[in-house]
Amino acid sequence: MLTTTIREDTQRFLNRPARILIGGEWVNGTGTGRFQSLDPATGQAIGEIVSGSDSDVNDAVVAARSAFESPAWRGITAARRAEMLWRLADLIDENRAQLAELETLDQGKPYLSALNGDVAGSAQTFRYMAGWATKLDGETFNIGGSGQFHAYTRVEPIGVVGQIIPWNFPIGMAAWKIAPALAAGCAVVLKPAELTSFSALRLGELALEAGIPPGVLNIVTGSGSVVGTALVEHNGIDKISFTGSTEVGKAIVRASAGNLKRVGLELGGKNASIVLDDADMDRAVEGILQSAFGNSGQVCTAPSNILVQERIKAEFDERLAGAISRLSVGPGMEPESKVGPLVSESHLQHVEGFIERSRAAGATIVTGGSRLPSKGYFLEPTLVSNVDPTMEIARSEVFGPVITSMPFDTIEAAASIANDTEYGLTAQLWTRNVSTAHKMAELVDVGSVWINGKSMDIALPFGGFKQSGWGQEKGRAGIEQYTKSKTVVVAL
Ligand code: TAP
Repeated sequence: MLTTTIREDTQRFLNRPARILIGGEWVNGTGTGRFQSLDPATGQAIGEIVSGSDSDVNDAVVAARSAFESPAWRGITAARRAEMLWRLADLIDENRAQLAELETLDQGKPYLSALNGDVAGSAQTFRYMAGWATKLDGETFNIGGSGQFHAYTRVEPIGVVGQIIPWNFPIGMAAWKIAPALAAGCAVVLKPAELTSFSALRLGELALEAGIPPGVLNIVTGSGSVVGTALVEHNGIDKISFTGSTEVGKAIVRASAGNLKRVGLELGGKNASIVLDDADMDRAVEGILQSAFGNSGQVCTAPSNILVQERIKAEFDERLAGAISRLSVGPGMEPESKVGPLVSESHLQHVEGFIERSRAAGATIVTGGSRLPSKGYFLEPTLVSNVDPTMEIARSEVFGPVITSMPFDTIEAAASIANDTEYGLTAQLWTRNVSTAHKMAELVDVGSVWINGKSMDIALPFGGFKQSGWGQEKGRAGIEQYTKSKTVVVAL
């Protein structure tokens, strides 16, 4: 049952001395640095986190290398790896209430959304990727004349992987990264976001309980500038998998050049939701509400430019504004809250800046636009109209509960507005016309297109075009990014 009282086991976990996970041991780290993690609903400290150092990262990489090469990991069958991941999924389910509370208290999102979305989805991610572990087969090749060659490819784990994740889906992103890497047989050093490290640390405990050998999963908390940079620059890392902003993604590409480690990037987005004049308006309003304001809009796939065909624009805006103004904003631990706080005071100010500058540039705030007077980092869900596609608010990733509404006449014009950004992550389309839907799906230059509804199922490959990233996560593509293919030729 949902309650604002925190579970005892959650409180105990938060009260523990801060530790990081290296080589299967919970250690202090070599530095003395600690910082307080805050509850964004109150601004109060909820627990202490280690500020990791360069030498912690080095220790973790050495532990990961040793685990990667150990018989306890390299020597076991793929089926055994799958069993461990499946067990971890079961443990996530068994501890789901605690994990969801950690997520809500640390990140702010509504408890039920953390429970049924992030935590349940993480268990599902481990089960799905466990299934791929036993299916990473190479190919044979028919070369030369009869009896001359036997040629084949071997699919091997890429090695030691550094994984850096953002604060918007702390446990979900950790699962997206860790599950495919371990399923492929890699060893991992994970750096959670400084603002939201608790659920990843709890996941580390559960991984050990699931029997994943010491050193296969290491977790070093701390800042991007210290821990993240040390990981990216480390020559003992074979691949970096990063989810975060495009700006940091570019810095990572530069910093990882030392040993030419491979780099996978899931970056920002400026996503359009295109509503055609034959759309089911109720469905479109509901879909936009969920995808734009879920997790307070702090979602890389959140639609933030709503493009509405001219004939229905006035009516659609009115319906959308009405629905937005009815969303209840409040602490994630309170059952009636649909939209929680933003993750931090500085992020709230960052998002408010976009609203203020759009107002100054002549846009109209149709609904919302202000922070709540209560403590915590709450912002009213906001709809901005009278927006021109050249305005900052229509071009930059806001990463908050703020959307614009803009008119278009033809589908080509809508696609052109949607594509006129440095990003290429997702687009949504709302129409009853199947031909228009497929035509639009081709016209928008993005990695994922959702027509009349959204799904982020773990089976679907996901990645961005243009400056939204390199490579794909989830699906078969998600595990393949942690493998390398070796060609072997035997002259008979
Ligand atoms: P960032 O500021 O880029 O931070 C992401 C992670 O990188 C954090 O762990 C951060 O550490 C670390 N980091 C920062 N500077 C670094 C550096 N120089 N070297 C190595 N690591 C560094 O992003 P954010 O503000 O947390 O998250 C929001 C962004 O993530 C948005 O742009 C959003 O679109 C994107 N995002 C994309 C996706 C996908 S799947 N495409 C999913 C979610 C989010 P600290 O914060 O701890 O210092």
